[in-house]
Amino acid sequence: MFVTFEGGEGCGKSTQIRLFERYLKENNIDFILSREPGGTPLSEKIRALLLESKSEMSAKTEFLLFSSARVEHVENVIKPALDEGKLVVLDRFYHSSYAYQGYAGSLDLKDIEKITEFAISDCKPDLVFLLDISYEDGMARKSRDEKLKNLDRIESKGKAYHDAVRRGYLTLAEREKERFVVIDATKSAEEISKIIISEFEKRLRKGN
Ligand code: T5A
Repeated sequence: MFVTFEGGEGCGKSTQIRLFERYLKENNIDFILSREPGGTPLSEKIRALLLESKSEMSAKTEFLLFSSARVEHVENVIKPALDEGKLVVLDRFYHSSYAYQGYAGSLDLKDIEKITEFAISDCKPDLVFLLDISYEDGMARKSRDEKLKNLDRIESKGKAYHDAVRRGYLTLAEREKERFVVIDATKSAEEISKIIISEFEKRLRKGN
C-alpha cells in the first residue's frame, strides 16, 4: 500500500507523519518513510537546489528538477519497496507538482501531467491525506516556530500563489475522490491523527 501526505505550508504534515510513524511501529507494520523532493542522495541534492537557491529559476526548470528528483526516488526507493510488499509513506509526491507548479504556477497542467506520467511509470498512491489549511493560518504557525521562521524559495512566493495551491489541491481531491481524504488541518494534532489512522485502517480492511 502506498500513502502520501499533502498540503500547503504549515499544514502540519511533518507532525502527522511523526504520529503515523509511531502508530505503525507500535503495530509492527513494515514500512518505509521518505519525502519529496528528496529520498535519494541525488534527489536530496536537487532538493537543495530547488529550495535553498535564492536565484530565480524558470517555471520549466523548477518543474523538471522536481520531476528528475522524482524519477530517482521512484526507481530506487518507492518501486523496490512496493515490490517487496512494504507500506510506503511519503511526505509529498507528484500531487505537490500538480498543485504548486500546475494550478498555482504558470505551466499548462496537461504538460505537467504528461511528464509526471512519464516520471512515475504508473506508481500512484492508494491513499492521499490532504491537510487543508488557509495561507494565513499556515503562515501564522510557521512564524511562531523558531525552526520554521526562515522561509525557503517556494514558501516565499506570497499569498496569491499559496491560495492557488490550496484551491488546486481541493480540485485534485474532487477529481480523485477515491484516493483523497481531505482533513481540516486546523483541528488539534491528536484529532487529525485519529482521523488518519481510522482512514488507514479502513483501507487496510478493504485490502487496498
Ligand atoms: N514542492 C514540493 C513543490 O513545489 N512541488 C513538488 O513537486 C514538491 C514535492 C517542500 C516545498 O517544496 C514544494 C512544496 C514546499 O514548499 P516541505 O519539506 O514539504 O517543502 O516543507 P513544508 O511543506 O513547508 O513542510 P514543513 O515540514 O516545514 O511543515 P508542515 O509539515 O506543514 O508542518 P509541521 O508539522 O512542521 O507544523 C508546522 C507548525 O505547526 C505546528 C507545529 O508544531 C509546527 O510548529 N502544528 C500545529 N499547530 C496547531 N495545530 C495542529 N494541528 C498542528 N500541527 C502542527
